[in-house]
Amino acid sequence: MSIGWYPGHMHKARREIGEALQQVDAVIEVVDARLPHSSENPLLNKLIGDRTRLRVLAKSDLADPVVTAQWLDFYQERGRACLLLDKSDPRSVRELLRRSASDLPARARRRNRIMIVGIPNVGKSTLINLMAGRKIAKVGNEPAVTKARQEIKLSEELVLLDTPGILWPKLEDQQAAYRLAASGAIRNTAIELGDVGLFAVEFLRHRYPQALRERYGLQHLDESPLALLERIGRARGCLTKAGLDFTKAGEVVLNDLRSGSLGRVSLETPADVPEPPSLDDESSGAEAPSS
Ligand SMILES: Nc1nc2c(ncn2[C@@H]2O[C@H](COP(=O)(O)OP(=O)(O)O)[C@@H](O)[C@H]2O)c(=O)[nH]1
Ligand SMILES: [Mg+2]
Repeated sequence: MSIGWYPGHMHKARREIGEALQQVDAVIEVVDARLPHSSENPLLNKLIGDRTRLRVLAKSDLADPVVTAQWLDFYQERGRACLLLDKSDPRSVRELLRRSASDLPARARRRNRIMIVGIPNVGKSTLINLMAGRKIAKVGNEPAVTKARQEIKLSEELVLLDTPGILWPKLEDQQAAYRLAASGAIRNTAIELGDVGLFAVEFLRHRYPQALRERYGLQHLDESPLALLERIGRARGCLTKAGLDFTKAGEVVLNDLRSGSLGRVSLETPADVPEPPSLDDESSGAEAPSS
């Protein structure tokens, strides 16, 4: 799949984050609870160095709670600080603020500075607003130009930078790229909706067959994913003079998946992802080729 993150963009993002990191003590890494592995950035370990790092699994309200519990165990076994976030649940935000403060070293002279980082559309701006308790960052819209970073005082111990670090997604791995595309992490204009919709149908048939049956009134699922997508598209009126509009049919399924209309769906489990040689060394093959 060819998606718009070119080496030039990656180098710029890497440089900007590298510079911003000079000023911070800790990083909150936002990943998507539905695909915590594929929505992380492969180079972040290197960039963060020995700064305190807290991983937040955002959009946990959309993820399958059974699979989310598996991810929490997975990270806990590997000694990684990890928290769930649901933007509509104030308790998850309070817990995040408490953990951010308690995980950081006590400093005599100055407050700890924290920065939020993550791939596009993962929920960084939403989290900044939740932590600040007011609207600071525009949700659903990445700034075209990086503005000067402002500091938001959260408590006597903590300040938050108001501009998140934007990282490039993991696109060198085809499976990860499809999961990311299905989750909504990549602009619709940069993906083949029919193609990604087909991936979603195949995935749902395998992992969440009941959701597929119920949502689209399908009696049996023993047809090819293409035949199923066609059935869904016809039922939803995705037709042109030339026949079925696969792009529209794909969009129907993707919209349902992303909005939660198919129920709580996780796009990957810990068993789906290859274990890196060591979680502290994800450098091997990490930088995506030009896509
Ligand atoms: N369901 C759900 N949606 C979320 C959550 N957090 C963010 N979103 C949505 O995800 C989209 C992207 O959020 P945004 O904060 O702009 O992401 P950013 O690009 O990383 O800054 C927006 O439509 C948000 O409303 C969450 O916890 N649950
Ligand atoms: Mg944003």
